This record gives sequence, structure tokens and C-alpha cells, in this order.
Amino acid sequence: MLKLHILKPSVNNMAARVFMRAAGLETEEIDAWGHTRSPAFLAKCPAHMTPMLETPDLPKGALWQSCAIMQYLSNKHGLTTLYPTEPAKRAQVDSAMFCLTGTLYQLVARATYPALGFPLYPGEVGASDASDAAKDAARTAATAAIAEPLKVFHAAFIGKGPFIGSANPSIADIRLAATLEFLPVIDYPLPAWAKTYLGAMETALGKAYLEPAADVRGYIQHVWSQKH
Ligand SMILES: N[C@@H](CCC(=O)N[C@@H](CS)C(=O)NCC(=O)O)C(=O)O
Repeated sequence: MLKLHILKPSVNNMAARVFMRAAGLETEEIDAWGHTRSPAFLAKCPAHMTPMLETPDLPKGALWQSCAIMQYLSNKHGLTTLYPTEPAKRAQVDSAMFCLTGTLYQLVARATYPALGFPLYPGEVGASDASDAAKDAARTAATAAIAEPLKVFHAAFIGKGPFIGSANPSIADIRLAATLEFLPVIDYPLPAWAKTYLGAMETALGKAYLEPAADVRGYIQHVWSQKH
């Protein structure tokens, strides 16, 4: 049995949790809330990151980074629909995942983490002792910048769609859809294509998508209820 250490409100974790269900891989989910920096967790994952997959099949027994987890398990179990083996199709999926973690997610984090109550990263305005006005300006700039990479996902990666994986959702689709789940916390006006896309992901993956999404949506609702 695979062990996946998770934090339920996190969309990085949602991606891996949706994947495990969509792939039909029997998994024990272990809630790591409050434990990611414990000596036991750090011994397995010095980066204190969730999702973290624990299995004796791995050279060091543990693997983190949501996309790497999905790639590894797709390769191991021959999940070619979720992660195509044809080089050009695979390149498209890989490129989308790098763009997501390297560009889109960075902006989504800066825009949403203050509202979610998550800490920002060292060196960023939001994590500094800058004034509230400077932090607001940084958050507003990040929010405004989300539109461009979103357009790239729509035009270049999804294209005629309905998915990056063409007719079926791929691991890049799981990663993108999960990321979009944070945007309602800042009332971000999702473009019409993105709403259709999320609906198509829910229909294609059903409970595999909706169950982990419910944890993220529940957390966002909780945050909202505290503020309104
Ligand atoms: N790029 C990573 C991001 C993982 C990440 O930021 N995980 C956060 C939760 S959203 C975490 O586990 N933080 C706990 C900690 O740093 O102690 C991925 O996609 O897996």
C-alpha cells in the first residue's frame, strides 16, 4: 500500500490526491498537519513538503513534488492515458507542468496565500516587514499577472481541448485544475473557458476529483465565513 502524506487544504496536495484516485492506486492518506517539520517527517523528507509519497520502492523511500509523484507513479504503473508516452504528447504535458509550477503557481500563491492565511516565501514582499500598503500592492500586481499565463494555458496547452491531454485529462490537467481551485478565495473572475474546463474535469474524473476538491473548497468556505 502506498502512503501519501498530505495537507487537506492545499492544492499541491489536491493534485496528488486526485491523481491517486483517478489512477485507482490504493493509498493510505496520512494527514501531516502540524507535523511537516517534525524530526520523523524531516528524516524522510528534509524539504518538509507535502504531498510526500512513501514507498520502499524508492531509493530513499520517499518522493515529494506533486508533479514528480504523478510522473513516477504513471511510469511505474503504465498509466499512459494520464501521462502519454508518445514523445511529443509527453513534452506538451511536461511543458504545461513546468509552466504551472514555475510561473502560474507562483503568481497564484502570491495572490491567494494572504487570503488563505498561508505564509509567503522568504524574500517576497508579503513575507517581509514592508507596510500593509506595499504588501497589498504586491498582491494586486500578482493577481493582475495571473491573466497572462492563464491565456497561455488556454491557447497553447488546452487548444482545441477539451484537455491538455487532448480527449482525456492528463496529469498536467489535474495539476492545472487543482491550482484554479484556489482562485475563488480572492473572488478572481475565472474566464468562461476555465469554468467550462473545470466542469469537464469534474465530469471526466467524478468522485476522484470531487472528493479532494471538497477539502479545498471547504477550507475556502471556512476562510470566507471568518471574514464575512
Ligand atoms: N511544488 C510543490 C509545492 C509543495 C508545497 O508547497 N507544499 C506545502 C503545502 S502547499 C507544504 O507541504 N508545506 C509544509 C511545510 O513547508 O512545512 C508541489 O507541487 O508539491
